[in-house]
Amino acid sequence: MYTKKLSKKMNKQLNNELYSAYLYLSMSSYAASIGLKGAANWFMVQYQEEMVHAMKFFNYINSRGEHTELAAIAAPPTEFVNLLDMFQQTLAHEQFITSSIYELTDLALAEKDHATHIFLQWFVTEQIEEEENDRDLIGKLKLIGDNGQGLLLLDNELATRVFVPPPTAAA
Ligand code: OFO
Repeated sequence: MYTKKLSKKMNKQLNNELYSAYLYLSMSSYAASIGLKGAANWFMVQYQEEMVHAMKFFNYINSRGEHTELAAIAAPPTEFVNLLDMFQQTLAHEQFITSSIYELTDLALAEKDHATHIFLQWFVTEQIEEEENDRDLIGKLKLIGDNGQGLLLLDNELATRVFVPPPTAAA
């Protein structure tokens, strides 16, 4: 059953996803400001994906007969040491998101809300990819170290990432 307790936690996750979007928007701006246009693109695509995640929660809450409780979105950091720092912070944040999705999944099961449990499975799978991408990029950046040419090559790779919109606004 979709209880008030579960809905409150779903609202919190909606806020978490909006914060994720805000965090990556900030990183995109910072990357552009230090000349890394490819990284700026990568984080902009990440921002767009997070908005899709947020809207999935937004639409789901309404589909269960509740309404959203939109809360203030915390301000993200605006200064970073370098690209490695940005991806290390990204991985740490995604690990936090994974644990919050797991907590929600545990609660959905405890409340015997199978529909919400199924809804959350998409996020459980998505988080594997989110963390894996960050770990791969951290590994590459550690190999690159202070090599400027390597950084520019990686930046070119990050420039190729494209946002693929979901088939429907609710997806
Ligand atoms: Fe929504 O997956 Fe990242 O935060």
